Amino acid sequence: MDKRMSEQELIDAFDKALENNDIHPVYQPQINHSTGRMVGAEALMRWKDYNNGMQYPSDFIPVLENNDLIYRADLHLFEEVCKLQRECIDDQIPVVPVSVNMSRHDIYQKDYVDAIEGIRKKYDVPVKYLRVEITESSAIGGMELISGVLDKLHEYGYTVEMDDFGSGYSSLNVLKDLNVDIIKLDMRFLSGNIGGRGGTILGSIVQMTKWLETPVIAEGVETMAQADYMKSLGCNYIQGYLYFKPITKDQFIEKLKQLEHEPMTPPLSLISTMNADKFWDPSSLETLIFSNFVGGAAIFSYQMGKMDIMRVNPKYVKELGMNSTEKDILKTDPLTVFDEHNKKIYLDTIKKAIVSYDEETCETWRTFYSDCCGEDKVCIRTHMRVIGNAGNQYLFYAMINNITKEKRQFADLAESEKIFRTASEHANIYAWEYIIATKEMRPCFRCMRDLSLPPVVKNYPEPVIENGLFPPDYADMYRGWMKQLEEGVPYLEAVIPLTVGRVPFRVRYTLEYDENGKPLKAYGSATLVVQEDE
Ligand code: G
Ligand code: G
Ligand code: MN
Repeated sequence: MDKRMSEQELIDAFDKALENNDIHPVYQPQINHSTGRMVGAEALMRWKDYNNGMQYPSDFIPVLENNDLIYRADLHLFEEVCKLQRECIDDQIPVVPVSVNMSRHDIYQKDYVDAIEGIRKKYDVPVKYLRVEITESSAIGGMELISGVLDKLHEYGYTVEMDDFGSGYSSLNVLKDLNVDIIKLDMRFLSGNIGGRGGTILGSIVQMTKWLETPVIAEGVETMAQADYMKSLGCNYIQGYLYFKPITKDQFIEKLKQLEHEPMTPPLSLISTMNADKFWDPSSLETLIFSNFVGGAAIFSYQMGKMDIMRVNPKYVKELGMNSTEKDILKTDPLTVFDEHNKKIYLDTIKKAIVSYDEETCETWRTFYSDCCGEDKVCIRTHMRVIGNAGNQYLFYAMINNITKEKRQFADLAESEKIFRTASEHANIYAWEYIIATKEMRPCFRCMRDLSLPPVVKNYPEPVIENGLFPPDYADMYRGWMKQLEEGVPYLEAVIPLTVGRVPFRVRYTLEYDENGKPLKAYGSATLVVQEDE
């Protein structure tokens, strides 16, 4: 059973606790809610006393702060984090940046920054793998002091996070004056009220961080609804029980190995012509247009092979058909509806659009499953373009058309064409069309294959007379046929020796007319004349 230690007991036990590593870090991973990848972790202090069991930071940290011990504890924790990073680097385990907390009391210690920098150098950990968290309460001691510390951290290359943002009333002023790199927003300050006032505050904070182009980590996220809500505000980075409670060093190393990682990027900055703020505001004109005046449209983000649909309009849902709702669409990983072949087409188009910054188009088949209808396939034509980016994260605008019907008809046509091909092969027949108005001839596949004809022969029949398919002594007779067809003769038939080999073929023409009775095109065919004595 854990027993809470008194202030004096803590003070007495402190030196030994540091020495024995009873005071040690646990780690809480930070996850990109859209991709499921790890973007970092926070080291949190724990104190496990041999006799009294686990002591909690909310109890012992104030004691350490009031007795000038926190500085040593914080440096100890920083050193443990450096050791971990060194170990992982040596063992070739991929690492993520780890944040350590800096007490506001550390600010009064002039050498705090130099002290951690000394430790970092001792373990030779690249500075990009370490982050320092300061709290807005650090400003209590005066802005000059904290500004000086911040500048020095930046000078050494540290990433600095503003912890517990939103906990105090001076937040906005502090943020304006302190040039931090990442903001940590604590969901707990909103006491679960994301629908009402809390949501409005969150929305405006996230909005503001977009102007500042500062990434935001939502902390204390416990439910999927909270995470999804933050995502809808454009804030994807989550630290909280929903994904992970703080875990031990060994568990953390396991997670480093198991999970994919990605770097944190600033919030998306939209291309200047679009107004980012209004775009997220459900009552804005931009939203009205998006929802009502364009066809099926979606906004999605793309980063390193992962795609995340952020918004779809009602017409998008309708165009997709499939009985899906907007919620279903936002919930499913959009790439899972593709087979490998179609996925490649889609991803290649995304990559093309990233390079060209222009509209790119593709057609892909997607498979959907629903309770009512089982499995169903649709073919979608997508026009997409990049509308914003931040680092390697891109924001896309996509318009879709459901072209399943056209595609199915085309497939049916291809099917009957196949039947026709097989039949013509069996009957040993060559067939073609002659378009009266343009004097174009379109040969069947056998003509193309056996006689090396192109798909369209212009100025027919001159080219086939020229190449000897129709022998010179039949040329004028054949030209005469074309004339007769133009004049409306419905049917022609003769045996003509074809090719230089003068093989006898029965050549026939049947004329087709338009609705006014004018000659439109003629269907020609040639069948081998089988000799009786064969
Ligand atoms: O770790 P939770 O798990 O309970 O932390 C409670 C409080 O203690 C938080 O406000 C957190 O910022 C603070 N805290 C946790 N770890 C450290 C640390 O290593 N140093 C300092 N100064 N504060 C810490
Ligand atoms: O330094 P900071 O105050 O941000 O420390 C984070 C604190 O939040 C730690 O006490 C940590 O254990 C706690 N914490 C982390 N995730 C959650 C969560 O999802 N819910 C709650 N209630 N606390 C959390
Ligand atoms: Mn913290």
